[in-house]
Amino acid sequence: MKNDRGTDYYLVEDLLSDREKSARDAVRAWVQSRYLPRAADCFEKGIFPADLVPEMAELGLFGFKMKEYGGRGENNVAFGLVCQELERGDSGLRSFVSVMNALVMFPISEFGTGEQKERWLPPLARGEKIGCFGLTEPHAGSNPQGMLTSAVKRGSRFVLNGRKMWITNGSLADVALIWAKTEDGSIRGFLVEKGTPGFFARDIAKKFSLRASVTSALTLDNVSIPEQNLLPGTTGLKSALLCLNEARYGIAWGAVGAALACFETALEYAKSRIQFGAPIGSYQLVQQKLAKMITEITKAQLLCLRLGRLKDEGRARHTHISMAKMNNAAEALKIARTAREILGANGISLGYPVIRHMLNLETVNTYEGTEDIHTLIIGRDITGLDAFSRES
Ligand code: TGC
Ligand code: FAD
Repeated sequence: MKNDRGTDYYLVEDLLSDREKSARDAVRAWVQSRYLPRAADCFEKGIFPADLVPEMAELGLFGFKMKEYGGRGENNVAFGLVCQELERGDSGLRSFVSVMNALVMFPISEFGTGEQKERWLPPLARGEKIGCFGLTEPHAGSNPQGMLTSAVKRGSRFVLNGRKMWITNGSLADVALIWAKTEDGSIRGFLVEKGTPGFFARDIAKKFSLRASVTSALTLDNVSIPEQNLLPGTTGLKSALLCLNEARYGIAWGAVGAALACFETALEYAKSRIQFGAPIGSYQLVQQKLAKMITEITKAQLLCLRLGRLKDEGRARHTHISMAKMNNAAEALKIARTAREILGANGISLGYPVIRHMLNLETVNTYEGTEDIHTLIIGRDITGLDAFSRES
């Protein structure tokens, strides 16, 4: 029996519900018709297509898993499939949706007061407001515990000082979730509104990755906010890490989407590009590359699906999520590099999606915990020995 299911080599489709498939298919069709025709242009010009935000809201992409406040109430597998389809378009598109769902709406819903939820979640779900998540600082990336941003209580207000770096949606955001250290040294989350005196966002230029996404540096210079802007349920770095779990989960699926786009392009190219009188896909070295690519895609799909089902059952541990994020981002990057090779000189042209995905995946392999950091998280889990602590 021959493979008649294309990139669905292990018939994973059979393991999905109709509802999951329909959520995926709607986003796939939207990405194909509305985003792909502009993808190369947005990347080349370094533009996030903000005009598409209302359409994404219409698709229910913001608050996708949230049952209240205008969310769609879908499960984790459906969310993963949607991330896959968005990133099949571009990592920047998936990043926008990751930040809105996992890093802004999730923390407000998980750690916020009723008033904060009422105020922010419905307009975020409608795409009328945009958010960002400020954890990383110029001197604290992999080790956010080392952050310098401070929040000092002054009467009924907090005064924030510090800098945040590499913040997706930074200058677009109406509300920034800023993680800062209070006087007792604990890390808490604060909602800072655009336009608050002393709060500035400057976009980071000269990026060669995630060009269709806004990435900013934030400055907080004596930013005074009411105490009601503290997310009261945030109790330490762990609260921020819980948000990262949500985002890392979506990234694991998204990476599969980028890998699929690269593989499908390389496969078509290998079948039609003639060199030495035959399609390059007929040569054993090229077949080896393609066989390795589809094998890694299949493994990544299975990892995601099992993780999604565990998450829906409430049995996923954060180390499970680390494994999927680490593996899928790293393998997608390798797949993109191999696809670029197969396309020869055409591989460096934005006329094909491969170089765009390859450059984006450099970021995907870095943000939300680098490959090294996730390796060490898994290492600590299986050995019980902490490689992060200098004392261990
Ligand atoms: P550590 O001692 O490990 O942890 C403190 C407490 O938190 C617990 N914990 C977690 N809980 C839930 N989920 C997780 N993922 C958790 N990881 C750890 C841990 O058990 C402990 O709990 P307790 O009860 O014992 O207190 O803390 P550490 O300071 O040693 O740091 C650990 C480390 C290195 C794993 C962590 O700092 C880390 O993950 N670093 C990577 C930083 C990172 O991923 N930054 C992402 C920034 S946001 C971003 O990139 C957005 S990109 C968005 C986009 O555009 O898509
Ligand atoms: P560093 O932590 O300085 O690491 C440098 C190198 O050292 C890496 O290779 C790392 O793996 C290695 N390393 C570090 N520690 C160890 C160790 N203990 N053992 C072995 N190796 C180690 N952050 C946000 O808060 N919000 C956002 O919205 C956001 N969006 C982003 C968008 C883009 C386009 C990019 C590029 C980044 C974004 N980030 C965001 C930041 C991102 O999360 C960080 O870049 C990432 O966590 C790594 O931090 P760093 O760049 O400071 O690298």
